Amino acid sequence: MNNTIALEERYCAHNYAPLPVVLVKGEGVFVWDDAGNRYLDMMSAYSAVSHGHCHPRLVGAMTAQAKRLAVVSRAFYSDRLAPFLLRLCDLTDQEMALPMNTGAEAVETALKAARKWAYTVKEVAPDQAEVIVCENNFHGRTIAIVGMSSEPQYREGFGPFPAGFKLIPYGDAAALAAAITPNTAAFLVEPIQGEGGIVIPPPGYLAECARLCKDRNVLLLCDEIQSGLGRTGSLLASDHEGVKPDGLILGKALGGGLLPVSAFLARREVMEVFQPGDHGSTFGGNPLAAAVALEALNIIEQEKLAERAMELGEYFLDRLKGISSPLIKEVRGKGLLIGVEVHPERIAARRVCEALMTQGILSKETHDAVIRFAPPLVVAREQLDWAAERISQVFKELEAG
Ligand code: PXG
Repeated sequence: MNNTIALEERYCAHNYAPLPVVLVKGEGVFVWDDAGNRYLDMMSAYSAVSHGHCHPRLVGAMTAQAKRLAVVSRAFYSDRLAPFLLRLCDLTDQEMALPMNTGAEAVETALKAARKWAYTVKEVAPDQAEVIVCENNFHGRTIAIVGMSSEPQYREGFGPFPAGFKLIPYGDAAALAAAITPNTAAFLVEPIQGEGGIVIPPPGYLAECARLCKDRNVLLLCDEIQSGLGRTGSLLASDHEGVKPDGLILGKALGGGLLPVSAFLARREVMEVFQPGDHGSTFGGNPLAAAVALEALNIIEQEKLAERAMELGEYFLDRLKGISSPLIKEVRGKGLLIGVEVHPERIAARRVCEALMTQGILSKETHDAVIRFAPPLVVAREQLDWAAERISQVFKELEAG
């Protein structure tokens, strides 16, 4: 075995099963392994690297800020946080933001905001607030979040879990209508389920959920950690249905592929439930992260990453749909968030990913049957053409056994 892999297996917890490749360098849409082989990155670190690897402007913003001031904690003001949050609120049409680091932290922040809003604004009786979530969701890995998961593996061995969560089927607005009670604080939903296998709900679903939430005084919380910031062809996936959520959760690409940066955004009435001492994070909103995230937002706009995702996503989706293989069950996606579902009884998605790797394409399966294609949004059409040829070839070879 490669010595680096052996060492990582020896010293790092086995909470992942990586493909056997050791990456040492990245630039734009490409990464290189320790033997000098180049790969097209079709994973983008689960959408965290939408800007491409080591974007020069982001590296510039980061190194300049690192030389000036990096971390102060929120015990003091910094000159970098407000410009970042102003821009973020402006772009997403939200009034206030609470900066965190990882996606799971921002989701926890949203849940805390929703519960406290329920008690202080909606006047739900103490400890009775409910949050409705969807089957097949993925919102992160904390105890509360896996507690509201429908995936047995995420939960097993980690109980007991906090109470107050209700699961309903995804894509079914009638189920939401039936699940809401006077104690419902919020409905937390991914506009497109990413880890769940790139699941796109029926047209009109999110808009109908937004209408129900408004009618019944329930907060609509959209987890756009994976679907947001251009990935699906608009700045937010909720934009496709003209929905403005009461609470918006962003992460991944917000850090420009360099740092963990996340945020919970909401209107003033919701965010103002937080008083000093209610919630926080040592690193959340630090000047280094804020400088990088501000530049990441500028690049999304100036390089028209959402428009690129829309145009190239439609093109690549068509090319993938054109691959005819008995191994493929369905090709689906929105923008550059695309999943190819195989028949798991005929082939494991992991085997397809291993074969793609030998052909210079990196991707990763989600669950057993879906291969994800989500390249950096700076990808060029010719690179997608090249990838489509390779993917088609790999399926032919796998069919032949
Ligand atoms: N919400 C969504 C929609 C996500 O896709 C998270 C929240 C959590 O983000 P953090 O930064 O806490 O990981 C995600 C993350 C994994 C894994 O193994 C997670 C994601 C994608 C792939 C693998 O935990 N998405």
